[in-house]
Amino acid sequence: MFLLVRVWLLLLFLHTLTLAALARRGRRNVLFIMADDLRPSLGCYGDSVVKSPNIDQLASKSQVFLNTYAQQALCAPSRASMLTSRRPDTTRVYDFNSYWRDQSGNYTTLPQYFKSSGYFTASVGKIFHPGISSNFSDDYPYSWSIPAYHPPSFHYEKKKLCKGDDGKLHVNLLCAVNVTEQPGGTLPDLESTEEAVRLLKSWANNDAPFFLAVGFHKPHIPFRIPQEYLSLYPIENMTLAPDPNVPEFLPPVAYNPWTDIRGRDDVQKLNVSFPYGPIPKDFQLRIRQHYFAAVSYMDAQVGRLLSSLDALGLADDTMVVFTSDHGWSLGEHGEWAKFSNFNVATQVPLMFYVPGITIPRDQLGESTFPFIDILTQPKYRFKNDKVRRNVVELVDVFPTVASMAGLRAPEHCADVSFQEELCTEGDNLAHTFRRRERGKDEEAIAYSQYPRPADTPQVNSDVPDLKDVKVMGYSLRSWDYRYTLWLGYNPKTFQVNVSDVHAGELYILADDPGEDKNIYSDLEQSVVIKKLSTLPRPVTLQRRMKLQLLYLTMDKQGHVQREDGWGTWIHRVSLKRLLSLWLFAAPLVNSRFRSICGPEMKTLIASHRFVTAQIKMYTIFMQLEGKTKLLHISELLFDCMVTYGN
Ligand SMILES: *[C@@H]1O[C@H](CO)[C@@H](O)[C@H](O)[C@H]1NC(C)=O
Ligand SMILES: *[C@@H]1O[C@H](CO)[C@@H](O)[C@H](O)[C@H]1NC(C)=O
Ligand SMILES: *[C@@H]1O[C@H](CO)[C@@H](O)[C@H](O)[C@H]1NC(C)=O
Ligand SMILES: *[C@@H]1O[C@H](CO)[C@@H](O)[C@H](O)[C@H]1NC(C)=O
Ligand SMILES: *[C@@H]1O[C@H](CO)[C@@H](O)[C@H](O)[C@H]1NC(C)=O
Ligand SMILES: *[C@@H]1O[C@H](CO)[C@@H](O)[C@H](O)[C@H]1NC(C)=O
Ligand SMILES: [Ca+2]
Repeated sequence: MFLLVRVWLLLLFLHTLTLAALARRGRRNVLFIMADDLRPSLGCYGDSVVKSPNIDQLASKSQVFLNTYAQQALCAPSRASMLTSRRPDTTRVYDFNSYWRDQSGNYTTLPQYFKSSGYFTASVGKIFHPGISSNFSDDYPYSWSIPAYHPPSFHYEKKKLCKGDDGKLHVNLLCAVNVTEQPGGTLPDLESTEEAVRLLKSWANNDAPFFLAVGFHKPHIPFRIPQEYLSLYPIENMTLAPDPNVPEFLPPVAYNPWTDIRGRDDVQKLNVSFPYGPIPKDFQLRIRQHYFAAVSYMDAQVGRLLSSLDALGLADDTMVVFTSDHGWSLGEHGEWAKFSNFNVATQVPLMFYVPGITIPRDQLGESTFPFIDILTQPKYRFKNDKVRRNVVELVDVFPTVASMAGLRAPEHCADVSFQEELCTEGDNLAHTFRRRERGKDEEAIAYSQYPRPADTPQVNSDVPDLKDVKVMGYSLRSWDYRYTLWLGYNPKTFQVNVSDVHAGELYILADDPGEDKNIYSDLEQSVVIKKLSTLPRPVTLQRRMKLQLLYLTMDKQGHVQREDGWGTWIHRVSLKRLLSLWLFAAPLVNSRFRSICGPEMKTLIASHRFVTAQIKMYTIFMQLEGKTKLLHISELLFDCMVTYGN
């Protein structure tokens, strides 16, 4: 009997070993697709105008993150940040003129990590920002097994090749072309797709896993795209942005004057005044039409790439990531292009197709990604219950891709990590693939930032050189708010001066999803600033801003979901009333302080779960004092942090 049990246990043990060995060998290939300047104007993100059937089809078989934010709305900084999983303050790449390995630290990149784990890694198109930003080599040979491929026709991207209304050729923003008439009879993204398919074919029967990164150039300007895609967007069907005017309380430092657009021949002819414009309405409609057509053209390339992956039998063991480096304003707040901290500039699409996880194993083997010809079949009914609404960031991509492909995710970085080659400042989102989202996560916050040379729009406001940066706008996006502080910044020491506030923005997204009603100046800031200065150790800027936001909006939170699921409680109190109550309640607080600020609070504070800590405090206080007493819990939180040395 005992022997039988032992044999059985041994067999079980061996079986587990075999499974583990399989799991180790069963690494997934990675197809990492990045678009350039793509905001989530896609069918699968609820956009009813844009036609993106191939990306929607990918999304329907993926886990889709609906609220993902870039760390800086500019190509080079965002790509360096995403691919090293470090924030711009750690890469110290804020413009086009620095390479992180020289500028800040010898950080391991996402493809480099795969390469060092035995993958064959290759880059097609724009993955790293080319030029100085990636040492004129796209970070080869660190990141890639072979030199990066750049489509030869990109050479013509800024040449006089766009037929204007006068029938002559110009360097235009709007540049719908007859592809057969273009030099070489092709366009960059068409060439990149062909090269990527060629590589996939050459690897289809290899044993070594691959990491193929494909960076499309569209919808980045100029809108040099095949003209037939315009027919999907009749001009009479186009509308302006819902908020096409510069808002009243927008601080001038927040505004980006879209200088890259002004430089094009067709825009120059419009004689638009600097910095606020506006661009004539009929031309605004045409910009939107061309941007959407560029998205559809890029979507068709995604379709070609994925249907080839499928045809080669690789869709069953290749995970597919689709994202973008940042968004693009399409006339919102009277702004165009990227270069700002607004949602339209920082939000990006993000989805992960993981065979066997985001679609069940038994659905593999059939045709997973049939090509959808967008010109004849523009609509795809997007259905998916695997969407995630909670806020995530592009720094999360590295650990998540590593983990979902079967590698170990890098460890979290220390607060100061210039010497650490491999670590992440993001979160591994792998756990989100295991169960459905339970509700809103108030602790989840995305941080973006943008440098400025001055408090008012200048010709170099969109892309200031590092040496010219005087102000850094730090922006925090939670479920409910966007909160931005423009702070004094020294580019020689990389020091931010938290006492030097140039401007602030606070938007309540439930009432104001377009971020047009800045209520920052309505709020009393001095108490929270003073409280922050009492903290025994310096807090990182991100945590500082989270605490500040929490404090400022305590009276704005209509209701807060209680963590233990007992339901919701409502408290609506004006901040002023809370403050006066706090002053009166201070002695009472002291007598109760020790029981409220207990060991549980210590743990929550140590893990920066400030919102949860605040709710817990409220709950404990209610139990102690009954429902009639009100208290400014934020004050308590700070006092508690002081007690625990934060
Ligand atoms: C940077 O990292 C790479 C890859 O690990 C290594 O080969 C190289 O020697 C490092 N360079 C420096 C200056 O530490
Ligand atoms: C950048 O490229 C130059 C020229 O090829 C090379 O000498 C230098 O070592 C590279 N920098 C790093 C950090 O590898
Ligand atoms: C594109 O250009 C080619 C060569 O000039 C021409 O034969 C063709 O008709 C053009 N197509 C369209 C749709 O204008
Ligand atoms: C343009 O709008 C009309 C009216 O809403 C609609 O019927 C038509 O399908 C639209 N065209 C395209 C190409 O979306
Ligand atoms: C352009 O604007 C300037 C000043 O606003 C004006 O003097 C000039 O006549 C305008 N030119 C054209 C071609 O509209
Ligand atoms: C930070 O800004 C404050 C307010 O403008 C100023 O008084 C202080 O000197 C600045 N500190 C540094 C280190 O520049
Ligand atoms: Ca970009």
